[in-house]
Amino acid sequence: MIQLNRRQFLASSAALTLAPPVWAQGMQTLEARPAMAQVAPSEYPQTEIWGYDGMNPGPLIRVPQGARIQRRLLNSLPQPTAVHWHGLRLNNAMDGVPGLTQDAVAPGADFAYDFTAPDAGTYWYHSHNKSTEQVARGLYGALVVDEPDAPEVDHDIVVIVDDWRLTAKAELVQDFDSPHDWTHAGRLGNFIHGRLAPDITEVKQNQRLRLRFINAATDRVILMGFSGLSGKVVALDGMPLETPAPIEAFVMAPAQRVDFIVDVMREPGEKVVIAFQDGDKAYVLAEMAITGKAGSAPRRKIAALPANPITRLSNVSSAQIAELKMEGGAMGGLRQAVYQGEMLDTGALVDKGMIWAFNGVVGMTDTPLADIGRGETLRIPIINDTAFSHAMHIHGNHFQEVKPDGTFGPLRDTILVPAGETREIAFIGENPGKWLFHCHMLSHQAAGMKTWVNVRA
Ligand SMILES: [Cu+2]
Repeated sequence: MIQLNRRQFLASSAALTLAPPVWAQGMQTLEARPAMAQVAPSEYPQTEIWGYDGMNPGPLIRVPQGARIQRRLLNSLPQPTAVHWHGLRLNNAMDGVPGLTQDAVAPGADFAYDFTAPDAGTYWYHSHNKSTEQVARGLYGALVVDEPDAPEVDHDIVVIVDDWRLTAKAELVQDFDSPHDWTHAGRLGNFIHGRLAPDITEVKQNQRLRLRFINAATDRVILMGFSGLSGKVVALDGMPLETPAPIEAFVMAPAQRVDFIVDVMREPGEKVVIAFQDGDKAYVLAEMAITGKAGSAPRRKIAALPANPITRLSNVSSAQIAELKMEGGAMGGLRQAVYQGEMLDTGALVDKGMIWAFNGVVGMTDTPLADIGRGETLRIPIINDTAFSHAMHIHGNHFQEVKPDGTFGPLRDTILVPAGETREIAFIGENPGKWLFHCHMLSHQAAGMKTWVNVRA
């Protein structure tokens, strides 16, 4: 059989693919609908999910950098919905946030998403309406934007990790608004799995893999690791690292992505194992058999991915500062107020699980956390005065952490702020619009942890 390199393979498979089904305006449809899917291992029955095109994960959307993405969302769910294109620095009107950038799409209705993908990297799309429920039901998929000059690898694999709460019959437990979850660490499941696309089960020693991990869990922070592979972290949240970093076990907060380029190091007959760690235990998510040798030695050298067209921070001394103080939750100052339905001192009514506050305010505000001009830099010190970790995500922009020593971390769109700690982030407002800024532990978001930043045109 003729060996194709990745670009040739993509070209040949594109040529063989039939034209996609078309709607009016030539758009491909993305239908959100209930379906049955094999979520649990094969010895269990199928699970009723909600999926894009009836699949979980939804169809992989893959485009070249700079390409236009057009999808007509058709809502065949019994609830309103909307799609957020996570991590893409897109046109604000296409960001998919009901109440901020669009109206939720009613059952039976549709909405045309149409935007370009300016940055190469690993992204994802997911529901942004009643997302604690809709993402937990399965409404998400991977979105990969290819570099024009991508590094050559033998396999380019998306690994979507998720955390399901299932009964012994593999039915989804439908307690999406559990007050205990909302006040604590969120909805944590009892079945974590990782799905590979393509589903590669065999590799060869000395082959090179690109692994694109996505944490699609609603609330769980996942500690991952793998064995039999050696290489570097090359991108975080889609954005290339300026210098590829060594790999340790790696933590992924909800919505975070990590890209690796790795070489298969073990001997034929052995295995590559991808696992997650829970306390002292490691659980296998995926295994690949090593079936032979490809070449006499691994390639070893791993170059940085080409940079995306985003401006990195150079100086934040004259930036606007907007502090974000997190309060509330169980074991936090607002707990009593929540359970007794009392008023916060800001006047916000705390009831029905609305128990997390930013700067003393629970839930969305009419005025943004900050309002900056185009090209202006915004610094946000995030003070986590709660007993839980939070994963703060800004839409439509990537930020960098401003470290205590004044240096800047890598570009990201989601940052984990551990309980009781402070992290400062900053970014340059290059993309005008109303951008949601929220905890990506979706139970926390539903229970009050959201605000927004305005970048003026
Ligand atoms: Cu949170």
